[in-house]
Amino acid sequence: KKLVNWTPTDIKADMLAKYPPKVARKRASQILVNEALGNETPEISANVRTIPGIITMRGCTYAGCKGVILGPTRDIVNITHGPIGCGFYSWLTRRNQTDASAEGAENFMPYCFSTDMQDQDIIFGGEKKLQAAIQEAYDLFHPKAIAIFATCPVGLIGDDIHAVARKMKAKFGDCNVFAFSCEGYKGVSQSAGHHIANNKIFSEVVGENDAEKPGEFKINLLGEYNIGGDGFEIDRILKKCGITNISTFSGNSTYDQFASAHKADLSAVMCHRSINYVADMLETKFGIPWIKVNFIGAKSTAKSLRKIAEYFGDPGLTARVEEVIAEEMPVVEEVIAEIRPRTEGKTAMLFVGGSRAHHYQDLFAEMGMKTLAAGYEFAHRDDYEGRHVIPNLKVDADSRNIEEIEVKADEQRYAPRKTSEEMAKLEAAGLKFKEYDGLIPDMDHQTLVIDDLNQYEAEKLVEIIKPDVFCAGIKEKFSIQKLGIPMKQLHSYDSGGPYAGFQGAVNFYHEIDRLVNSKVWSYMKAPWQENPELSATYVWE
Ligand code: CFN
Ligand code: HCA
Repeated sequence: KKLVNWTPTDIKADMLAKYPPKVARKRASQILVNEALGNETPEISANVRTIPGIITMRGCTYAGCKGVILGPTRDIVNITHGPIGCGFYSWLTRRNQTDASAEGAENFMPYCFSTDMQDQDIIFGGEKKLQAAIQEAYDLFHPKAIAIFATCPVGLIGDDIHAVARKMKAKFGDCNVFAFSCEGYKGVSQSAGHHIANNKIFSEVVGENDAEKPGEFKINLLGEYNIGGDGFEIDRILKKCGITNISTFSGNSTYDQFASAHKADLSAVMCHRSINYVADMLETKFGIPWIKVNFIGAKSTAKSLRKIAEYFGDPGLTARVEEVIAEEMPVVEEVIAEIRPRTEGKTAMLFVGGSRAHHYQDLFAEMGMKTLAAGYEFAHRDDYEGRHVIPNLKVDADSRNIEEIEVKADEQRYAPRKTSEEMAKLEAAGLKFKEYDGLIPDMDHQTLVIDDLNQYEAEKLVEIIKPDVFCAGIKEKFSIQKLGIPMKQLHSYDSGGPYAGFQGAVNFYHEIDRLVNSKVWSYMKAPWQENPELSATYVWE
């Protein structure tokens, strides 16, 4: 067969061909040729351990806890208890932005706090050093809260970070000190770290400040981290509509926003993967309902604003939202009209985290671009398949067994895949289902959906399909570019952004237009172009 005639099934078979049988079997369950039919999606294996030896795109539990969830909060001193590299590489590389311009506002984000563990700390224990670090941070800054994050060696030597935190909290009296057992090796991926961070924030901080928050139509914006200023753009739009965002988890957030989250009327969930259980817990404990939103893509932004207005059912708000959409859309449409002739029909691949591989397909669709293959690094089956059961989640913040928490939470909210008939039966029995879209049903038939893509498979895909743009993270960036394919980081946005909301969409259209139409890539010679023997090994037999 000629490469151009390959079907997605051929490509899957080719990607698996080099693996030993056991590995091939496991990877086969994580690579899916999409044949989704409405809600009856084919099953994909997700949130399972990466096979040792495979160069995964995933990050670690510490990254998910410290970097992702707590990193974007500006007035908590975050101390990494571990070797300096862990603190350093999770220090603003995610490009989470903050605005502490209000007078007297605290902002510790420009600092990288770490105990800088050395060999002797590993041998004799690091608790004393941690205690000294907490004391030093307190004396220097007098923050309202100090958070401690465990790295791999801390778990291995058994430092009791929680005991140290309790002791220092009692000593200070006016500073909340809490610790996260988020050792990098725990769980399967970043996702376990999100869980550890969110459970603790929920049990330690949410509900602490009972003062009423001013404003109308009060919402929490859950799962928005202000990467490249996305949160600023969303806040601009919400404000213009008259919607009050009292608490973002956790882009540009403060301790008090978490403490006051129970004062909102509604939670709007942007990244479901990292926080859907907090939305559930806010609903179960405080009666705050939640809806799924997506501010990536101009149409999705308009749809999400309408969804929020619909929830409140206030004619004034509905009218204002329509006015804002009418004001913002002409600029967006003007840019689409200009760039679309150049982007129409081009192809993309998206392999990112736990929600962007899905959300960004809306932006590409607005440009007339087709997503041929996509997948998450660490999402769970509900993110792939959509919809879930509302559980009666109990906060289990103290459990050290995060794998158990993650599995339990999934079991509660997402029992094995059900047919429409089974769903109807459950619904008739009073179980409420919340709808959110899954990546699989939203993608075209005969596209490839791949969980936990690795370096080898990424190169295979690019080589065979040659997309016009490949979207992933920093570890993929240069290997893909060396294959002659434009690469856009959808984690840090390279140096760009915001890409959320209306203005963000315009930024993204320009960026992708520039990338997929740049001549520079045609000067690159990919290995298979320079070395014909290589491509000979890929011929299908
Ligand atoms: S900002 Fe979010 S949107 S929080 Fe999550 S699942 Fe990561 S850090 Mo990288 S870019 Fe990525 Fe998502 Fe939610 Fe970011 S797709 S991998 S853990 N993610
Ligand atoms: C993380 C953070 C990350 C990494 C991005 C990348 C981010 O999970 O460790 O691989 O480029 O967005 O900063 O996802």
